[in-house]
Amino acid sequence: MRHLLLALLLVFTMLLPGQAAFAQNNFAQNETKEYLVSFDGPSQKGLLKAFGVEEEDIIHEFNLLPVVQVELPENKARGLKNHPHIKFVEENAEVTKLAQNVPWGIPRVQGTDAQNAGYTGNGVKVAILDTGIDRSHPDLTANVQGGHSVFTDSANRDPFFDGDGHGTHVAGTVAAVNNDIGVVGVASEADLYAVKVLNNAGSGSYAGIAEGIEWSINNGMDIINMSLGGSQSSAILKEFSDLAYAEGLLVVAAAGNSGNRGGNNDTVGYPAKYESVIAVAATDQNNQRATFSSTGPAVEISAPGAGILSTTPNNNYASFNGTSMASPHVAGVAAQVWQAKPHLSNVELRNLLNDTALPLGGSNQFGNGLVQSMAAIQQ
Ligand SMILES: [Ca+2]
Ligand SMILES: [Ca+2]
Repeated sequence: MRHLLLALLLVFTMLLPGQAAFAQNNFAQNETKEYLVSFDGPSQKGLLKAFGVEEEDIIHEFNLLPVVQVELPENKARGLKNHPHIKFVEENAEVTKLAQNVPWGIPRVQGTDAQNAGYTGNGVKVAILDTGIDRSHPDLTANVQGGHSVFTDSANRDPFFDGDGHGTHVAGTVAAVNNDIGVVGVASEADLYAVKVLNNAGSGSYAGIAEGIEWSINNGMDIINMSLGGSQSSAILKEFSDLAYAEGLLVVAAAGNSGNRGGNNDTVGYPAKYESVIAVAATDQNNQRATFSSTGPAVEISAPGAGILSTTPNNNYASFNGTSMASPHVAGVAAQVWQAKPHLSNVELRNLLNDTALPLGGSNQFGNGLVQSMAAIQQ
């Protein structure tokens, strides 16, 4: 009797942990998940039924392939997998949308905050005087509303063909679409206009740029972005830049990439150097001047211009460096602020951007500092 009791106790103590483990295991096995079951041959609901799959467990039956989507406990899914008439059984995994990258420069100029507050540059027209814009790019196509080429030869007369990539990159920083792919621009709903004044090799003439400015005035543009320039002044370029500004357009241009390490020379190019044009210097992720960024008294404002990710032709993306990348950040911010304060004149808008910029250092290097969208909107 004593022996029997001891034996029973032993059995209990040995069984208890085992029972617990079994219970856990059983629980996991009874937990159902969604599976995709593919038959080797035609669909056989009878076969599923043999595995305990009821009609109500079948979520979907495909037409073109012998595949059914079913809800199953894990152990039954494992059993099905080994059946000779089953090709595969896989768990219906969750598919997440492809993420959109926010290039570092967009929040740095408070573009993201302004977007979240509803200021996307909607209704503001921005002319991109550059190598053209590949408007078939899925991250740009919704915003490209028109354009013009100053060239007549077959290779360069289409403003929506960008054989260089520069203009498509600049356009993306101003207004790449806020969606699930690629990148986002500062003014993600601004209207972009491809004004091709530089050919597929990236070069043009002062006469061509003047023609692009004239087209922008005649076609009701609000902002002109010129991520271009030369070291020589041009009377015609100055006249047309001044005219655009007098006609109420905001004219933004790259300061130039002729800076030195010390940042102590006077190298701002034209048209940025003209009084009527905002000269934009380039900064890096540490809010330091990019060493290539031109310096001098004409530098007016700064924006990100080092390691800038944006759109390039043929549905591509790339990171570029240059004051060419800084200028469109300012054009994008200007579009956001103008949407928020449509009563402002171009002169008032310019003053507001300068007054609310974040000071970063010497004015010959940074001008008034880093352009700040929300600061300007809230002022
Ligand atoms: Ca996008
Ligand atoms: Ca200037």
